[in-house]
Amino acid sequence: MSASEKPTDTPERLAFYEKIAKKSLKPLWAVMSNIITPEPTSDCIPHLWKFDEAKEYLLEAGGLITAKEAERRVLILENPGMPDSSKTTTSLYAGLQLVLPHEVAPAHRHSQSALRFVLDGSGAHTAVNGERTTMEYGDFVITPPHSWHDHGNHTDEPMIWLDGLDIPIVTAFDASFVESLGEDEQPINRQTGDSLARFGSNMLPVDYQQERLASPIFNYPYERSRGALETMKNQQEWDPCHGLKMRYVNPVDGGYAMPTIAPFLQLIPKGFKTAAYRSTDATVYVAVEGTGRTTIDGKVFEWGPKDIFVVPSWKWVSHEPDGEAVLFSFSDRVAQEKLGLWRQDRGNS
Ligand code: 1HN
Repeated sequence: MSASEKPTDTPERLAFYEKIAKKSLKPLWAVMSNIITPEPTSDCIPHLWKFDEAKEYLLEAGGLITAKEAERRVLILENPGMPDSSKTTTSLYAGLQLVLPHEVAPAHRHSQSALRFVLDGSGAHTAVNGERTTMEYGDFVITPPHSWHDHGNHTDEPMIWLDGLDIPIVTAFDASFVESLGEDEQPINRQTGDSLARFGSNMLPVDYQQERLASPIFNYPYERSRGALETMKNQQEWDPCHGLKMRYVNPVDGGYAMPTIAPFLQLIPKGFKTAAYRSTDATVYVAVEGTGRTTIDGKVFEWGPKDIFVVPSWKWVSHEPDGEAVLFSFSDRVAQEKLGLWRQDRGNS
């Protein structure tokens, strides 16, 4: 008998299982092959959401409920393999959030970490820990655990971004706390750009002591990240599985920008097809620039700018853009690495 096989259910055994069930006892050998598997098995399935279609529904939601009443007007990108779970992957949640002109999403804080990746509109703001940042296309913004945050849109166009949260991770640990500030907006006591200047200029305040795991930078502007990729691409050094892939870091310790979610930005050059790759961190991707297709577990998904797709744990993935493309992605890789769980398989590369 191997670990993946289940012993036969004889009538005597079944009677025994039923008897001890009344005492909240259960035979491991009857379930062992379901709870430890030779490879990851997941209810999470590959899926793609077309941004234009989701945007229409989001705007329709805008006519049904205000950001204030909803607290956060978000359509969850719920994985079709996990209905009613509010999950996008087994460990992560993703959604599309709409803030209409002159609306606010009121200040609150919670244990869950959040990231935003800005997809539509320009110039709305989010405030985190006393500082406001304006949001532009492709900006990557973080809300560390238990940080006060509120969003506002003083522009004349709707603003839409992708939210990524570690909700299922926090739920797995039963460690969820949430609190309202009781005000729409938190007091602002730092000028816009302060945290980026202070921590994102290849310098740190002298004697700075790390206070928390999340990065003290909370907006990583697309202009800067994309500019870096633009310079590096001239070197023509491509990873066969990724093209040119960078991770967003916490400048204080060089670790990932967030304690539970690992964010990435990658450029895949024209004419390049990434080699088949798999890893244990199920990943949410959004196409930032370009069009192309991604094959996940043998199934092809065509994408254009702002489309979002999900790659489950341990499924083979390969990207093939039509021209040059830029992809943003996030996964639980940082959490898995801390726990000694993360694995990758680069195939033949
Ligand atoms: C949240 O606080 C935000 O602050 C977005 O924008 C999505 C989903 C679940 C719980 C809290 C936000 C959220 C959320």
